[in-house]
Amino acid sequence: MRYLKVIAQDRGGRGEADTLRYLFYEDDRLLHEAMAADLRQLKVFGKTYLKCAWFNAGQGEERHLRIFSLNPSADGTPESVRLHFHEGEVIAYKAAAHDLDNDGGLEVILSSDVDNDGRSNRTDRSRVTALVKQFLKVDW
Ligand SMILES: [Ca+2]
Ligand SMILES: [Ca+2]
Repeated sequence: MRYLKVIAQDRGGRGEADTLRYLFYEDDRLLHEAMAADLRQLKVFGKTYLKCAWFNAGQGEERHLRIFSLNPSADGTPESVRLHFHEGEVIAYKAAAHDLDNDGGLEVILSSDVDNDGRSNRTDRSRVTALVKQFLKVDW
């Protein structure tokens, strides 16, 4: 299974992330770190991810996102996209988008407080929607 691992780091020590790293994995084997073309595709994704405030101090990598799509029918459009917000190997919280009728539109968004502002609301769901849409634009 392929997934994109996203790591935000506060290298400057200013209390907010200033660095984003993107690592492309297949079955827990690192394929490559994002290259220039990937970084262009991931620019908007990165801005949305920074709003989730899930980052590490310094060059830490414990906190990260693993995002992946599932397409069991193998018809080319994903039945679901899952977001696992990790603290090390442990999943701290999750979100998901599902295409229940397999028409290519992801109509069900499941999320908790993905942006860590203490409230679970529409803003969280809109952040998940944005992350999923941008993730699906990335060429592998
Ligand atoms: Ca649908
Ligand atoms: Ca929230």
